[in-house]
Amino acid sequence: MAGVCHVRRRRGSGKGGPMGSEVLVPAAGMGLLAELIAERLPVRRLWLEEDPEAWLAEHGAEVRAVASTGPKAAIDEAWMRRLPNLEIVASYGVGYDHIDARSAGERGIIVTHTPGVLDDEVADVAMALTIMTVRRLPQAERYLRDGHWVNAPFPLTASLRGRTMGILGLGRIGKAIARRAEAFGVEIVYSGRRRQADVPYRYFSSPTEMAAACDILMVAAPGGPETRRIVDAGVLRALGPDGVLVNIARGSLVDEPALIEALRDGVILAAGLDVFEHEPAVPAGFLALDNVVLLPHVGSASHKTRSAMAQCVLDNLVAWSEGRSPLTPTPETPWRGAWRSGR
Ligand code: 8YV
Repeated sequence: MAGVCHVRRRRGSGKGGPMGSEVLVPAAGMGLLAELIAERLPVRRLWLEEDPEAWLAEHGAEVRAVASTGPKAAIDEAWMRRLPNLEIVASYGVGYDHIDARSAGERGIIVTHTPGVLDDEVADVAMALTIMTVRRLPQAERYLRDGHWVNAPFPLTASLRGRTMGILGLGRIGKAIARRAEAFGVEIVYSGRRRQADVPYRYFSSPTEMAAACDILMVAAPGGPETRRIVDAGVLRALGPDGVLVNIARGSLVDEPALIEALRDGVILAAGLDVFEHEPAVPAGFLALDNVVLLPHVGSASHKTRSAMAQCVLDNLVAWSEGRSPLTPTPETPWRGAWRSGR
């Protein structure tokens, strides 16, 4: 798997400010991230402190590095204000809409993420979810398990044949999805902030116009205020009664109540969702419907890919602890040649 994060194995100096190179991990989060970091750097597991709030109030000024475990633990401006000497937030994931990166940039804090190492894994799930949704494979499996096959064959379904996929957000993951969909004989069009000179696919500046021109709307754009509810009732209407929506990006990009209504009323045919606005809570409206396939945000959730992501977090933190440049800073927090403490 080609990655943007490159592993460099050098021992950290462990020196630095009042807390040396201690890394604060705020929430238990995903798997073994804290354990992996602890192999190279001292780790403070905030959730294990008797009173995390009191610990932050007493020690906030000593914290210079945070490992963010993902979307459930928001790092907003108020949080950063409590850590006045913070230098790096190393986030475990490519999407970082749970972090106010613009404020971080203004404060001289570097936010890093994990681009590149999960593209293929997420694209695999995007394609699988597309086929599951169009061909109703989860429903077919339930049909067999429930013993209905002995009475009648499973009803015929829609098809991928002759379909066009409109990719909303043609970044690294969007492109990995496009490559796969092309191999399945699906035509690709895309929409995003700007037309890309080096791609062969037709571009739409308006998501609604793209929805009208495609059958499968694949949501692969970043979350955040700019894309919030970009897939609204109008886009769903444009997608139409044979249309299928697939979302592997962030729940916040879709107007969920409008989607539930559209699925219920046949405004679109079906949806496949790996992400939800308030996950892990899933709206009851989705659970009640038969034309939606629901996954618990598993796009990148394989041992191999999550390890690569955790390694990328660690590599960024080790670079920080050695006074080197971060490997994968976000565009909002570019490296300016030195850490805040001047190392
Ligand atoms: C992460 C994701 O694994 O990378 C992302 O943006 O959505 C997931 O694949 C999850 O956010 C955990 O941090």
